[in-house]
Amino acid sequence: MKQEKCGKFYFCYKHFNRKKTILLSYFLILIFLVSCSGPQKAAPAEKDLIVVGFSQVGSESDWRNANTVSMQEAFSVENGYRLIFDDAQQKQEKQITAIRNFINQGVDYIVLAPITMEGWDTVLTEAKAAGIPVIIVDRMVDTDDPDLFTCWVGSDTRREGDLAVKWMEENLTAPLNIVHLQGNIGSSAQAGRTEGLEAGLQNNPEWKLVFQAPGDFVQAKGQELMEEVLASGIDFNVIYAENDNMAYGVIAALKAHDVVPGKDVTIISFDAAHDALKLVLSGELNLDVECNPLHGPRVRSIIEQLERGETPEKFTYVDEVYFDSSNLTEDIIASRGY
Ligand code: GZL
Repeated sequence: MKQEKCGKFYFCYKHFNRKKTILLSYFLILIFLVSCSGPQKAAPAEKDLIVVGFSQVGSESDWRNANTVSMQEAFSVENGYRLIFDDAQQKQEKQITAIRNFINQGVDYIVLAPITMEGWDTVLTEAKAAGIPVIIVDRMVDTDDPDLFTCWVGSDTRREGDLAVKWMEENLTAPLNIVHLQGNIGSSAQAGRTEGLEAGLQNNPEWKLVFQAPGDFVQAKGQELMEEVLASGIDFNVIYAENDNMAYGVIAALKAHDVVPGKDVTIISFDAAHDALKLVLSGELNLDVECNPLHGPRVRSIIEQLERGETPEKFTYVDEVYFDSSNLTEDIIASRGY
């Protein structure tokens, strides 16, 4: 068919049918998008990724969620890892199952955040037999064979308890009638903070423990226990909550009973999560002892040492401080990673 002139180019639409026009449009759009995407750093090939199986306690607290995010950010594909994440929903048996699954999948490393100290020897022996290094994060495991894990990274929770007691001795006027809300019984976090308070009770005759119960580091349990204390008529003037989320529950219960948190009663907490530090600034929380959850980079550094054939420190303790109205500012809160 004779081509009709149409300006400079011979373009006869009726011959260049609709389908080809659409395909050409898509092709041109694709070329444009690829050209705009800029240089792409090629993701490592799947076969070159270091595979890490991470068994996490659960998602019971701000601290735990910050810990999870820190690990997920550290063990990203861009960083050369494939993270297999398992949330045990606060059940040790789920953690044990997860570790066995990691072994069956032939992961390169296992990272365990153990809910309690006891009950790990059998499954850690299985991991050792499979030749898979295990790194423990956060809480401790209690084992007769220290070769069952390669390294541990976490906090000295007894020191955290001692810091809280020292602050109480320096800032509170006895007599103290203390309500004690504990974390997961049998976890090293609970054990350390409880031991610190118990030492304080031993050394201060005018301190009295008027209530003690486990709140499992969970906000709802903290509120429930505080409601129980308020209903009982127990006389108290200090609440020692072993984490921020239980302290949130305590504050909610106190407010519901027109008790002014941080003023009518002193509230001591642990973790120093963002929202809790805001409560220290507002005066509703009197002391928050830091427990840093940002273990991702620390564990990644250990694995990279192991990959280089080096021997990392067996135990790595995280430096921590405490916050009260005298040393906390909005800028400090804004500068923190959790
Ligand atoms: C502390 C960690 C505790 C936090 C809680 O090392 O194990 O578990 O203090 C968390 O907030 O639930």
